[in-house]
Amino acid sequence: MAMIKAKNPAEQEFHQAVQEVAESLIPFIEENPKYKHARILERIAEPERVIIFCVPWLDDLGGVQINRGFRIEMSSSIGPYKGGLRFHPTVNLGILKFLAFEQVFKNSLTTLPMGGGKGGSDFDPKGKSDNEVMRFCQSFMTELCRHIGPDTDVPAGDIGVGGREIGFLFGQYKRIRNEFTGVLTGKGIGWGGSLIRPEATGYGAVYFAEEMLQTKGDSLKGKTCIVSGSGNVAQFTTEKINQLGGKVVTLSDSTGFIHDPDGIDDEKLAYVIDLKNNRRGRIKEYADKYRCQYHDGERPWSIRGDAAFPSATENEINEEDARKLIGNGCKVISEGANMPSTPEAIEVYLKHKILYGPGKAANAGGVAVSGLEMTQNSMRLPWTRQEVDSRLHTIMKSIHETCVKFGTEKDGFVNYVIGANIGGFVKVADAMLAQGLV
Ligand code: NDP
Ligand code: 2IT
Repeated sequence: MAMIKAKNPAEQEFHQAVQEVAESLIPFIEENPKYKHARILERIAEPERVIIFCVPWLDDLGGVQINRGFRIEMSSSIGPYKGGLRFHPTVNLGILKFLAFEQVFKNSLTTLPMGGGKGGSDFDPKGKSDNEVMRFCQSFMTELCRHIGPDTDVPAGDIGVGGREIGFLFGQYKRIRNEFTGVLTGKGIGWGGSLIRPEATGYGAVYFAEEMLQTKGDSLKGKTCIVSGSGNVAQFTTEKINQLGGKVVTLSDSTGFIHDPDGIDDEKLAYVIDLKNNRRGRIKEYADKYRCQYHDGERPWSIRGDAAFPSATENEINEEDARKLIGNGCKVISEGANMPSTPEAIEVYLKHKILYGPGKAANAGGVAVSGLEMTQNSMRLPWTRQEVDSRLHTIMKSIHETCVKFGTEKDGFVNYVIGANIGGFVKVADAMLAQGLV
């Protein structure tokens, strides 16, 4: 860790992600010296390539705007680099390196042949017109297109990058390269996208929670659920919880959270989806419409619930929040977001031995269906909704099994943190050993 900190100064989130994985892996690596001698963990923590570029674009008033673009190509040991693009003002090198590092283990867990990467920009889509977003995406792709390709590096969405942005990015790639290929995932259904990709992260996080609960003979039916965020992951987490007979009572955005004790049913969810994806408004409007409480500037972790699905952003649950959740009876946490719990919060979960599914396992459904989109693009043959959903379900079960295999402790408690970290590591590490020092 001293080396990581010295080489990557001021990249706190990256240090945090590496530290967690190192704590899980070091005992395992000590038992398997081949990984130690080849310095596999140190090599996984050093990106294979980092690309940083200028993104100039014109706003609607004709003013020159300048953003910074990034692509972190972390590991290509088991497949082309794969991972999302994030457009958010907080984006910086350290955040994208943490996300790319997590992605390597997550993608390995999916069972599909995908390496790890992540990218994005400090561009803020909030308050921008569709035309401004299009001009930004075109400029971003004009540079990025020379570094990516369907067999090289395949980006997708993340915070601030949804169907609209993927469309503009794909259009520009196609125009410059004169090829129609699976270079991005999360595309529209009529032009190479996979059914279920929009739903996949949220559905997957709920399937993972069901798998964890099943180990205790329990299920989500009748459970009160706390969900944070109100974007892609939160929306489809809510939809799947409703389908399985649970009740979602909270949603949030960066300005606050709403608490609807009656539950966010499908009709209310349709309102949220329109509010967030089309009108691009604030979650507070939900409270005005459905006459429930809105808590300005707060996160939903003080609300009583049986299950929690953090689905907004990193480090959104701290130690105090974790204590509140558990004090209120929360028994299962399935992370739709990447690294939403601080290390101190994770310590609280593990001490209380609750069912805790870390992001790299619980939210892998999104990238898994991205992998299935790549497969369909290569075959030039789309699968049905049912086919993709059933493959997603199988993959989430397999990730759960891997966690149980590598994370079961002497007393029978499943430490999903250790399980996911070791389970994700082994395939990448063995590929690196086989491929030599490349
Ligand atoms: P969206 O942009 O669709 O939604 C993000 C949501 O989180 C919004 O409600 C947003 O509120 C809120 N949010 C973002 N940043 C902050 C912040 N700093 N503080 C509080 N709230 C915040 O993104 P996604 O739903 O796609 O992503 C959510 C999480 O899931 C991220 O951690 C992402 O990395 C992870 N993830 C996403 C996958 C995917 O397939 N999309 C796959 C796996 C993980 P506001 O509107 O106010 O900004
Ligand atoms: O964090 C993630 O796994 C994603 N944002 C999805 C990546 C992808 O390539 O679908």
